[in-house]
Amino acid sequence: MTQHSTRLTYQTAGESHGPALIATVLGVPAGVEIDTEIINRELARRQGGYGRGGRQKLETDTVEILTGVRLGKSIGSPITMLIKNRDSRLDDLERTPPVYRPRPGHADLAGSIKWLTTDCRETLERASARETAARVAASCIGRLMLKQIFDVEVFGFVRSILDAQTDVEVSHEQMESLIKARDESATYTLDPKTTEHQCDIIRKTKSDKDTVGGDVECHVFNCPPGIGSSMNWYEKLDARIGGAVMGIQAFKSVGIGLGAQCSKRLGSELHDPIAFDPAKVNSPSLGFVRSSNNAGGLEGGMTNGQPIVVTGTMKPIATLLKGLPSVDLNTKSPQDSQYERSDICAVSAASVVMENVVAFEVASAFMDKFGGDSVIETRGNYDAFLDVARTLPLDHPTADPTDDPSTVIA
Ligand code: EPS
Repeated sequence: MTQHSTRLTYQTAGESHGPALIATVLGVPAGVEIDTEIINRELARRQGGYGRGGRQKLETDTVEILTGVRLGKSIGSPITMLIKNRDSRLDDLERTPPVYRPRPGHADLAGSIKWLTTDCRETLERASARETAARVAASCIGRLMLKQIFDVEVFGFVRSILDAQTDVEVSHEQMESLIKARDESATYTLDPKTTEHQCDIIRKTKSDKDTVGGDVECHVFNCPPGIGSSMNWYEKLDARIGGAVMGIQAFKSVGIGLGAQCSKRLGSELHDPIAFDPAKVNSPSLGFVRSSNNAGGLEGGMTNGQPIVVTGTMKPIATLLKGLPSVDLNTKSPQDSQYERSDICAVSAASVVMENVVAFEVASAFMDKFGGDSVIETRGNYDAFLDVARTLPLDHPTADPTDDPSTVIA
């Protein structure tokens, strides 16, 4: 029999200029409120950000739920969502012509050879970041589950565009004011001065007919220790988050906590000292506190009770108005790469995608551990785990074998 997963997963389908994008989410328990306003808000945020191209003026992404939801709540069956493309013209060869001059940095060249054609159109339509609209819709369901079942919250923003970087620090206590600051920023960063600097960079990049990238960051608050697993590499939550983030179009690196900077410190300077604060025993950390969070909340592929911190780097978009050196795939003669309407900077949009896909991976790991068929059952499993974890150490008659001569091992 073909192997199928019962885990929380999703699949997207759809081309950039086809009739629609579709997302199907599997493994959602019954009873999750599927708030389309929240999904549509995330879709609108993904369309925004300073530096986007003309396409976003044509589209108003909203989700239509086709299956899996009754009276606003999930019923345990697959949830299918549809986002219509207003700019649908895939079979119109005049408006959607073949692309023979691949863009360096894009999927064009490798894809056209892989699928044995010289028309990059057939690769680029699916490689396009338009697909991330479906991914945000799908993964936002994981985000809803995190909040409704486990009271876990997620916050993403733009740390830098080129060299314009915000130094604002992020904490759960400040989350409300941070969301406000980010939502007031044209680039989804955290302070007005950096926003202005980033907008200046994007304006200059546009007048130079160039493109620009940046760094995005995502924090996940309120996870208890023990989500994910160190037993198998593919169960490690950092591996799962890393894969999801690297799967976002144009991402070239992902980090957890200090990420690549870990190698610049000694062990004694890097690892986050463990302490116990009995006043915090009823929080998801179960009272285990740290004076730093260089590990980004993950040790051994599992949450450790500290916030999960993920960073991602988006390269500049490969479609440049001024073109880049390339070749014509039919004649093999040198030609500049083909221009298609595109964005100058989509780092703000990418921060929304990252925030949601990270949330989905965390939700999926929570469901691996506590998953039931309904919200009520899953929450019960979670509460039962926390109750037992708080009572550690459990009674054990041979807890210390050296106390009992009969258990001495020869
Ligand atoms: C993209 C090219 C542009 C972007 C697109 C990603 O598409 P178009 O050629 O239709 O203007 O606008 O992003 C989106 C459509 C979106 O919704 O994010 C690309 O080549 O990746």
